[in-house]
Amino acid sequence: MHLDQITLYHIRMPYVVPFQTSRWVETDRECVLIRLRSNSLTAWGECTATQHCAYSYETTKTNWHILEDFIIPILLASDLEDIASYRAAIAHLTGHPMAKAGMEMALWDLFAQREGVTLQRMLGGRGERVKVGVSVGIQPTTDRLLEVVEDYLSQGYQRIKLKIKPGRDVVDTAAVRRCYPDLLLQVDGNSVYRLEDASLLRALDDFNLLLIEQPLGEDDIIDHAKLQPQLKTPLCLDESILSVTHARWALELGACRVINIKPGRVGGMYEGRLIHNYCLERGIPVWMGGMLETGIGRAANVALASLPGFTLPGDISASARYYAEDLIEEPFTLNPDSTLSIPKVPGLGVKVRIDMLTQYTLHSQEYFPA
Ligand code: OSB
Ligand code: MG
Repeated sequence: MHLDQITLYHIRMPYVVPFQTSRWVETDRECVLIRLRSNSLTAWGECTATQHCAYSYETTKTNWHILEDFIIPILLASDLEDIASYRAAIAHLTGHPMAKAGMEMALWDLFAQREGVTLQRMLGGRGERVKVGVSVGIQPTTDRLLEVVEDYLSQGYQRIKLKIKPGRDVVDTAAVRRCYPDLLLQVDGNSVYRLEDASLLRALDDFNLLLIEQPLGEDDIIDHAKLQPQLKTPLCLDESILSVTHARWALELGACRVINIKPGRVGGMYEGRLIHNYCLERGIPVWMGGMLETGIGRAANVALASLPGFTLPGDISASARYYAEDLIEEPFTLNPDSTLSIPKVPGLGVKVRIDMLTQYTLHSQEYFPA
C-alpha cells in the first residue's frame, strides 16, 4: 500500500495526577504520535516510550530518531501489503521495540481501514468489552493510598494494582488488603528488588495477591526462576519479556506463571499476539499492560485485549484516570462491570481531536515519498 505522507508529532500532555513507580515519577505523557496518509485514509500510531530513560532504554527522542532515520525511509521506499511484510522490512533493525511498535500500530489501523474491518476483527479478538483494572502509583503516605484506592473502587474498578518499592511494599499491601479482603489485588515492583530480597517478597505471599509483577531486574529471567519456587503467589513478568522467545525462556525456566503483554515493549501487536498464542496453548494467563497511553494507544490495547487468552483484567483504565481531556473525540469510559467497550468503527476506531493535538504538540515533522 502506497503511503502519501507520514507525520511525526512529539507531544506532551499533563496527567491528572503524577504517577510514581519504584524508580521514577511521571507527571505528563510525552511521546511520539504517527499519522499516515494513504489515498483518502488517515491512520494513527502511538509510541509508548516517554521522556524518561527509566522503564526501558527507549525515550521520546530515540523513538523519533529510529523512526526518522531508519523506519520512515524504508516505508516511503516500499509498497507494503501487510504487517508481516512490514516486520520483514525492518527485521534488520536492532532493538527499539517501541519505535517499531508505534509504526506497526499505524499500519494496523491503515490496513484494517482498507479492509473496512475493526482492528479487533483483524487481530482475531472477540466480544464487546474487556475487563480492566487500575494501576495505582505510590502515594505520599499509606493513608493517602487508602483514599485513592477507595476512590477508584467507588468509580467501579474491580481490580487494583499497587506500585510497590522497598519500605512501601508490605505496609501498603497489608493496609489495602485489611480494608478489602476480597478485592482482586496485585503489585508491581518495576525491577527494583534483587534475589537477596526473597524473604521480603515472601511476606507478600500472605495477602492472596493475583500476582507479583516484575520484582527483579529487567533482564533477569534467571533470578526470577530462582524466586518463583520460593513463592505461592504467581510471578508475572513485564520488563523481562521482549519477544515470544523470551516468553518461552521464562516458561521453560519456571520464571513466572503469568505474562503481562505490552505491544510497545515487545515491538508491536503482532509479536504481542504471538506471545498470547504461545501462552494460550500452554494454559498460561496473560493480561494487557499499559503505559499511560493516550486514547490512540488505548484503542489498540483494548482491541488486542479481546483475544481469548487475556483472562486477567488489563491495565487499561478509562481516559479520565489519566487525562482531564483525552486526545480522541469519544473518551474511553468505565462500564459498571469494570470493563471498557471495544470500538466498533473500522481500524483503531478513534477520531483524533486535532485542536488538542495542536495544543499539545511540541514539534512535528512531515515526510513524503521521493
Ligand atoms: O510497569 O506496568 C508498568 C506505566 C508506565 C510504565 C510502566 C508501567 C505502568 C503502569 C501503568 O503500571 C498502567 C496504565 O497504563 O494504567
Ligand atoms: Mg509493570
